[in-house]
Amino acid sequence: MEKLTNLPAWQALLEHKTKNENIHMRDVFAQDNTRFEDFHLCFNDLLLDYSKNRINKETMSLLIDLARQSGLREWTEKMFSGEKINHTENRAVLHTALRNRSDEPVYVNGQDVMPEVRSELKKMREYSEAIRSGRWLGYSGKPIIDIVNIGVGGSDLGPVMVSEALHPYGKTGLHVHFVSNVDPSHICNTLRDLDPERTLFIVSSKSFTTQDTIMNARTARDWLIENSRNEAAVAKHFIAVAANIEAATSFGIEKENIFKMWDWVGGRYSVWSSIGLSVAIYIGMDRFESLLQGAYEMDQHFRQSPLEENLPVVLALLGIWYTNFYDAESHVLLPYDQHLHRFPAYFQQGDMESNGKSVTRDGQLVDYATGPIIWGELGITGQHAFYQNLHQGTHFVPADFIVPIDSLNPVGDHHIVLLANFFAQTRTLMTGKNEKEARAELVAEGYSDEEVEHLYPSRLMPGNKPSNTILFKALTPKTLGSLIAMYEHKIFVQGIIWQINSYDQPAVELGKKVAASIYADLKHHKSTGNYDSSTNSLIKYFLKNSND
Ligand code: G6Q
Repeated sequence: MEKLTNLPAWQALLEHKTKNENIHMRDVFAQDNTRFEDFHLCFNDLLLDYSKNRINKETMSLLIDLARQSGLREWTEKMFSGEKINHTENRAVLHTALRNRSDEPVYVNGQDVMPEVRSELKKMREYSEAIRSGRWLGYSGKPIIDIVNIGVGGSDLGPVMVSEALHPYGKTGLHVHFVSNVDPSHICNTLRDLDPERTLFIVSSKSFTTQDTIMNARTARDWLIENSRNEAAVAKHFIAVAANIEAATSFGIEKENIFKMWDWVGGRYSVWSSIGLSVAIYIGMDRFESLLQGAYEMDQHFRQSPLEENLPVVLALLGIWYTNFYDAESHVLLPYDQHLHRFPAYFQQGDMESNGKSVTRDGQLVDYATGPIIWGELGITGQHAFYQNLHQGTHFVPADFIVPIDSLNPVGDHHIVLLANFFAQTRTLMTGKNEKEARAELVAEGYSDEEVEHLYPSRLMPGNKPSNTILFKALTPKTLGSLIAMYEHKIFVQGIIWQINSYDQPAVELGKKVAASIYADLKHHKSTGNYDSSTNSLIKYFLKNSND
């Protein structure tokens, strides 16, 4: 494998950056009226405008060269065809099989996985319809009205994000809740208002050993048994989603109530599987399948369309441009849609757990930056909070604005006011405010010459801040599916270029192990002194002062 920084395209990009460093987007836009035409792409009802970036045609062509020289096409085919590209865990990476809507087989170890995938989807349909229609009855013969998904990380963030995003499509009278945190307040606060006779728990855990989830599930089971005075109630109120079927069975969940997961689905890519069961129950299986369809169509676009016209590829390359050639340390996601309020958190995990790596596929330490810090918030909320820093702070933060053309709740002028804010922000980030404008503004506000001289520097905004705009018609299940798949493939492309494995998570696993060992100390009220002096002393201090 040729080292990334030795690739000809990398070298050419370094040179290109130096040559074009001092160009301001504002000037480029002033000189070229067709910039939007040159730098936007459409896919179904999605539009990506990437014209407000520090690029020209040559930049894009060199970035595309970089993708080619990194073997992007070959790696893409390896992923889709079930090769074990997650080499550290010796696993295929096949979330795309979960949304494969074609008749094409997908092989893992020589076996077509599609029949099993379809059979789990069928089971999801049966269960979700039984629950939604009121046919599924609790221990006292009452239909279910509250669903509690108990899971953490990849077994939580996807279902939460999607069920919030698709809230307008949710069944009225049915409520979904998510308990992820082992902090007892999460489960206790959730259970407080629930009726045990009408609540269904879905224990979502691929490994079925994650302490946070198993502990929350046990507390929920105890609550149910205590309230029902009936151990047999568990069979009617607990469903599991797990790859480790044995562990789920020994927890007490009926075999037929266990949904299957596979080791070729990573946690943070698992919302398409039965980990999405809570979503399917809430919005109905037809809509869940529209979500899959949207993702499938994006998969096809990613796999087949030319790199230059490929939304995930272009987004990924722009990210590489800023991370590696402009030293951008973070990237902000700014949805202008209330329903997408968990979208930044979802892709914070999706991206940072995937590309927060510093060892190449060859086992070498990288000497270039990899995955940036992903953060974000609803754009309109951010405007009244952290946008000040984006405009005038000292950091360089490329941004994605994610915006629906139509609101699902059209009321008065709310939506156009929201959109006016979005348009204003991307434009101002790009143009900034120069000295002439700052001075003119102060004069118009009635300041004296002396005051203008003193005040204008604090009103200057450098501008030239890059942003992508992703516009879509309205947040439907299908569009959301495409949007999520687009970002998933963006992460894949970047991982390939950075030559890292985007599909393992050794640090997450280490966290689980160390916590389990310290838990034993806390549980037995003894400090083993096995750690560093800070940790040992903190444990001792805790044991001395704890009420337990
Ligand atoms: C995701 C990560 C991690 C994982 C959780 C839950 O890709 O591996 O977030 O999803 O730790 O794991 P379980 O589903 O096994 O409980």
